[in-house]
Amino acid sequence: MSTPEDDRRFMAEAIRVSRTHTGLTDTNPSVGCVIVKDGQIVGSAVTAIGGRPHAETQAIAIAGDMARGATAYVTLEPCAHWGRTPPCANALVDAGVARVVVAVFDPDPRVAGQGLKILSDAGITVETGLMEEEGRRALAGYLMRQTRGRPFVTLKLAVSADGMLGRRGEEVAITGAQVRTEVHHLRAQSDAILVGIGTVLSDDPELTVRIPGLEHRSPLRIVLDRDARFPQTSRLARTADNVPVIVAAIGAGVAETDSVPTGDAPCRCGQHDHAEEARQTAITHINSPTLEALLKRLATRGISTLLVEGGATVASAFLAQDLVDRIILYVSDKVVGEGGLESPLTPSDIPPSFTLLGSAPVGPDRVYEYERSA
Ligand code: AOF
Ligand code: ZN
Repeated sequence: MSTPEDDRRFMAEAIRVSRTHTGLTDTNPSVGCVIVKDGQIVGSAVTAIGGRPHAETQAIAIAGDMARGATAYVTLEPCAHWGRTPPCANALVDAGVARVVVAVFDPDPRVAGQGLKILSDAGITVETGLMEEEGRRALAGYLMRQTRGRPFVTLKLAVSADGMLGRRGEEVAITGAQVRTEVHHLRAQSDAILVGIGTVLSDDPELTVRIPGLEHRSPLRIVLDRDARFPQTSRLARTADNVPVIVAAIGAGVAETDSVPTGDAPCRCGQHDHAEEARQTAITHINSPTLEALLKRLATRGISTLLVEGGATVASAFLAQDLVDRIILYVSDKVVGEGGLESPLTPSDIPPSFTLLGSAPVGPDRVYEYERSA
């Protein structure tokens, strides 16, 4: 018999395993499954890169005969639908597991309780909601896209000790090298990253992942640019044939349009400058009536997680429209002083709808993480 402590330990392991493929499973959630027999893990797996096979079928294959009479800990309700693979709930029944413990209910209408029903109808003991909060955090992007039709939004800002984001017209380093590395990891775990045109014009950022081995994880880059100021000479434009860019104009009453369709195959005539052509198709201009409409549109393109990197105007717009789900705030001990660009957020004026999850040193700086309370 497993104790409640054992159950928590094995579910924590399933959640830890699930996080190893966050952002790598396309529109599928990255799920973890751990199969335990007589107190020992006999199979453990995460949703494969690209989204299939699912976690359970892989863990069952590893466990083999040991799955009979075992307990399966799964971070998300096992699926009930016939997709490109048979339902995981049926696979668990066929494998002969005795008990299934689930952290999070799957809102996908093809599953939504039907996975649990297949299991209990087969006489399997089913328990749900164990470590649900931690499970939901690990599945945040998938759950937000499924239930609200928009990506999970993380706002990241770096502020000086006197609450400044920088100085107008001048580049000042606020935080140190360790924060830079952390931010590149944050980017690598996000499906898309968004900044305002002001940031492009003042800092000319590349917004790619530049960690050895993770360069291929650079997310889609989005610039909010209402007045068509996006420079073709910017680093974003110049690297667009490697990592695509969306330039989005948000304006009331604007009809939704794509002025440059994505996915068009380049012509093979042998006469054009194909590099230039690829660059053109890698920069998509879109109009959206509101920020929320833009987010919904990104979700339909499979974007589950969005990292908003500023500047102040963009951060304020997302906060004012209640479109921020998580805040990651880096604070340095540097003082910017006169002429500083004030941050819309500092640790002493976080909106009351957010709660502090934790805080830790990052080299000489400090990070504070907040999540939306409801
Ligand atoms: C599971 N285990 O590891 C994952 C699940 O396109 P399909 O057929 O792969 O189905 C996608 C849906 O499968 C997705 O919306 C979610 O409901 C579920 N994902 N389910 O049992 C897994 N990744
Ligand atoms: Zn499945």
